[in-house]
Amino acid sequence: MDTQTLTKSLFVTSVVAVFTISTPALADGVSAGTLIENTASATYDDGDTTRTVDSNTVTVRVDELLDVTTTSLDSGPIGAQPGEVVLTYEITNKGNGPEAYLLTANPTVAGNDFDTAIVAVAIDTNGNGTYDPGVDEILTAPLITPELAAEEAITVFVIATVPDGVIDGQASEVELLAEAVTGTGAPGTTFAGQGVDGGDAIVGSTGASASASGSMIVGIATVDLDKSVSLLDPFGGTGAVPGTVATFTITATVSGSGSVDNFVVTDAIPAGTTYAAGTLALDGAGLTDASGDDAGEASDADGISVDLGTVAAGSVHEITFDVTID
Ligand SMILES: [Ca+2]
Ligand SMILES: [Ca+2]
Ligand SMILES: [Ca+2]
Repeated sequence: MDTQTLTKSLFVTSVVAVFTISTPALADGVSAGTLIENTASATYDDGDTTRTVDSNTVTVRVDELLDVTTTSLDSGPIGAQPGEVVLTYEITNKGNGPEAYLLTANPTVAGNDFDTAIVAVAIDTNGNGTYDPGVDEILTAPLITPELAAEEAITVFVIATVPDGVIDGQASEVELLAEAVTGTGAPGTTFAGQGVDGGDAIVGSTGASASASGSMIVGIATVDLDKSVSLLDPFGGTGAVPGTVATFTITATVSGSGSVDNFVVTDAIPAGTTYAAGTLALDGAGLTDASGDDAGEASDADGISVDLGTVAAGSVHEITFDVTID
């Protein structure tokens, strides 16, 4: 080692690494395709002169990480009845580059009391969180979301059909799976050249695949109508003779859960009898025979009609009216 070299090595006063990123970092990581450049720099005194020497610049292009999460946006099991049901999910691109996701809706989840049939998978095109038929785009097979930017989320609806024959309280789940279209696999799996700007795409900790289940519970109100009659003949007995007054009692029982709407009970006046004016009653309270003034109307020609409106499960209503045997 000559004297000059020794002097240089002794008088190196600082080494500075310059670290630059060409685009701002995201909260959850540097964007795919970002160039990270690193140049080392040293200064030293060479006699009376301070000199600087730079290393070559090392450039690293950030690869694309493939990550995704799926969550159910329903706050709990949604109420369901035979017919259409809509479950709501959110897919979030947790990677650092743009990616689209292949969706699969699975209605046959272990533990289901019944399985729904998938009708369609739609995205919330107008972004209001609610499925709007005719507005929100129904995906066609293969079911692939639009490309989501890093950290972008999309709301997805699964429209399914609850079969006939389900009973109150039965539950079912539908699982929605989202898989990165570039590929999935064990964390670290690399898809060479398939990331942003020709960089690699590398599977992240989620496996680039995520699923969530939405659940439903059947809430069915069932209606039972029971009709009975009691007779009072003109002699104080229970014979069915001309002049006997027959009092009909219709008991409407709504059970299960939920409610029924527009619940109207009607009954014709039997042939050979005549309606006894002013005898229609609901739960012991008289109703007028006229229409439009209360829940009931009655006439010999048209029979009786009582509009109970919306009736919650667990309710019992009793309708009574009299006829006289001709
Ligand atoms: Ca991508
Ligand atoms: Ca919508
Ligand atoms: Ca009336």
